[in-house]
Amino acid sequence: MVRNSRALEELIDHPDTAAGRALDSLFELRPDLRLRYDERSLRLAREDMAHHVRRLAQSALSGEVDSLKDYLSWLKVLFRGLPLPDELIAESLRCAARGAAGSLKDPDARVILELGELAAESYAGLDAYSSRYGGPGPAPGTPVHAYVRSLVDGRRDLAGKVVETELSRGRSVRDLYLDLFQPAQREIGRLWHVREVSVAQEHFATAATQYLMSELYPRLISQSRPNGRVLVAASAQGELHEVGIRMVADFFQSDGWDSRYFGANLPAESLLAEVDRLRPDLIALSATLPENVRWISRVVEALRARGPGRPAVLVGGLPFLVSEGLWRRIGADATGSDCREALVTGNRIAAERSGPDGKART
Ligand code: B12
Repeated sequence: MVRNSRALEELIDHPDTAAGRALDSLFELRPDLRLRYDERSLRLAREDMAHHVRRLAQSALSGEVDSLKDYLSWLKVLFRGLPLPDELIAESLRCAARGAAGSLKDPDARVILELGELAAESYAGLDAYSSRYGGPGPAPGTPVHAYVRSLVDGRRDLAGKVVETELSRGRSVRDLYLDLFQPAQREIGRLWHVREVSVAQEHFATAATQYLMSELYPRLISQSRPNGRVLVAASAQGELHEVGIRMVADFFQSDGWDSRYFGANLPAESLLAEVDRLRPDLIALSATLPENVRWISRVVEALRARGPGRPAVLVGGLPFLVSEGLWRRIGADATGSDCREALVTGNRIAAERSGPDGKART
């Protein structure tokens, strides 16, 4: 992370006091709101404020505005169709920044107030229908559309049929990962975001996709010849999203790597202990939520402290897609936008680090 601030970290982990202050100041400006809100709206307003505080603090900590802009376009889609005018959201963002600044000293306080102003000024100009989150879904008649509709209807069998049809058309398992499962998962996320599917439907779809990936796994690795290289792959501590990093791990395995996939929410000490035991050629770390980049950053630092013989670190996931160069700023060796690019880059790094006999230099 670019700034080294315990107070900002504290705000990301515990935004509630600052969010309470922020909501009080919004109600001072808009007393009519306080009167209109019932118990439920009050709880939701507190949660929204806590989110604003966390994202503002995250942006201040990482010293970039891309993640904040991404959050604003996410909010715009979330509030689409709700009776929440742009001016009210802009005012809430300013109040969130003031509430957060109350827990900080300069220069952090000044930075967060500037970010609050920037957020408030940008919000009205965003389009709720064209961003990464709000764009159109897959076209009817496409395999992704058929697959998603099947899962939304609770029909894993029909989703399996889409997979079979694609395989019979000569598509490889790798193609299905990238051209079917990945866009389908993102579409499920979009439908959840715009309140067209429930949390339960999203969970069902993700579980079904993971099940189908497991079924295809033997086929994915059937041509794989061991190349002697070891990959350790995990999602950051606190991170529950694991499908993306699993795809990365599977791509490496299918290419001959011994791919050790540790799933979601791995504690740093466990990861570092495994790294010392396995001495991998490459470590692939994934985050989806911006606040979890801090964990990756700390792990990279701990690995760099091990000296020049350390394994290379590849990082990826949503925050790295959103913020160009973030991987470099946290000291990683490279990033990749998807599992195919991850493999190409991983192989390149491994080749560069190998001696003429193909063995890793120590
Ligand atoms: C499934 C899902 C969940 C599941 C995850 C279950 C699981 N077992 O994985 C559950 C229900 C747990 C979940 C929870 C939450 N989720 Co969620 N989730 C999703 C969803 C629908 C799909 C994720 C997925 O499978 N994507 C498909 C994979 C293949 O894509 P990918 O992760 O980007 O991975 C590719 C690349 O990024 C890259 N890559 C990934 N890792 C790495 C690593 C390396 C080294 C490299 C090189 C490349 C690389 O390669 C991958 C493969 O090609 C997404 C929607 C979306 N747009 O992704 C939302 C989404 C990510 N979730 C979201 C949110 C908000 C949440 C919650 C905060 C909701 C809440 N209020 O509780 C929580 C947070 C939980 C936590 N602490 O992590 C938002 C995030 C918005 C943001 N910018 O922060 C999204 C985008 C939904 C949305 N549109 O609002 N979620």
